Amino acid sequence: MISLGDQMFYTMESRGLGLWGMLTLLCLEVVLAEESVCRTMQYRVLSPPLQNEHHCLLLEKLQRDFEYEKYIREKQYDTVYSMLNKMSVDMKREIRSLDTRKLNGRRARTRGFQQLEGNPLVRDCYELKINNIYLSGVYPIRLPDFQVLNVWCDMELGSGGWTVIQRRLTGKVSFTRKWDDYAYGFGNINSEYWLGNEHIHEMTKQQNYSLRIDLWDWEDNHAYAEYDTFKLANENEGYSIHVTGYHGTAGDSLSHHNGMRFTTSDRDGDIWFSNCADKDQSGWWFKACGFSLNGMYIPNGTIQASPDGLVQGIIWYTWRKSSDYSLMRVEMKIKPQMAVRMERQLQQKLNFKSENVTFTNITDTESTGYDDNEDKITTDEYDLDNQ
Ligand SMILES: [Ca+2]
Repeated sequence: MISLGDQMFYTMESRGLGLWGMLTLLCLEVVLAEESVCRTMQYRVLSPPLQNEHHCLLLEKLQRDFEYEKYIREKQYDTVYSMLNKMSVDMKREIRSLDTRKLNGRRARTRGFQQLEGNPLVRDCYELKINNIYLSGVYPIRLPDFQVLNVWCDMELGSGGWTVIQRRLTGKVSFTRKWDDYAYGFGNINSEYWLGNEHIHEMTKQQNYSLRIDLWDWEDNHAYAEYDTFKLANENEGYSIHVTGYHGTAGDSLSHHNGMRFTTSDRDGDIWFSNCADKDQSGWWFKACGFSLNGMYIPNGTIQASPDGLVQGIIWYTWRKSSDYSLMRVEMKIKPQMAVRMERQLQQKLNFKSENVTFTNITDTESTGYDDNEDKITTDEYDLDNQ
């Protein structure tokens, strides 16, 4: 006849726990033997007929079965716990790998933003300007995360030195794009493009920037809007826009969107009940739809409203005062805030001095009775400009 200990021994062996498990069981049996239930006070206070060898052995067997079952369950728990830990580590590693592959894929899809060899020193087009480069065109810049990108530098309007982050020229490049395209940029750097929210975020994170928006209508009139501060939050915060301090001639159609998350057809960050980007066929920091510079390109500018009354176009409402007019050309560009402030103060100083020269000229004309000061005024203006 096989004893209880032998039964457990064979059971352990059949469960594949090996020598270590069997030794552990023997130790457990010793411990159980020393703490036999038949030697406890609870057993000894039982009525004498119940205190016999048969009952004692039965109780000891029940005790041993209980302890054995407890031991097995604890081992199973430890095994499952270590397996879950390993699965967790493996899953985290796999997620990191997927993120890396996804990021590389998104970068690879970013056409027109070739990764360049070398290590250009400039962080933006303004640093090119202070290095005496005054010709507008394509130049490489280095982002804070050491990526190198080609960008269009505007060295003419607004004292130059602007890094262009968006251009609409002819409508050949579609701005009906999804989140990843808007995150890492699209288009042709020589014509129409979006630099990418991630790149704009990286740039505006490294230092304070101002934003300038140049607009042209189909009659070739030009207007601009400048914002003293401009910053994009990171992707987790939906690349939300932060602008303050409007200046310009086009009116302020952007502060309305201040603080809003970027919205594309596949990621809704607006407060409208549906998706403004899906409606507008674009991507923008929509609040309740409308007034987007990334909307559909409409030749000749006249927007045909859809039957449901919605409009799609490149709209800057405060300039043309119309929701049915789509602009011909748009550029969005950034420059370090300190540079913009210095240039603005200098311009104000020059304007003030020019006004004083004109006033002096009129006084001189009246006092002498003849107008022979034209050359003198010109000389004074040059002198003042050069001070
Ligand atoms: Ca919505």
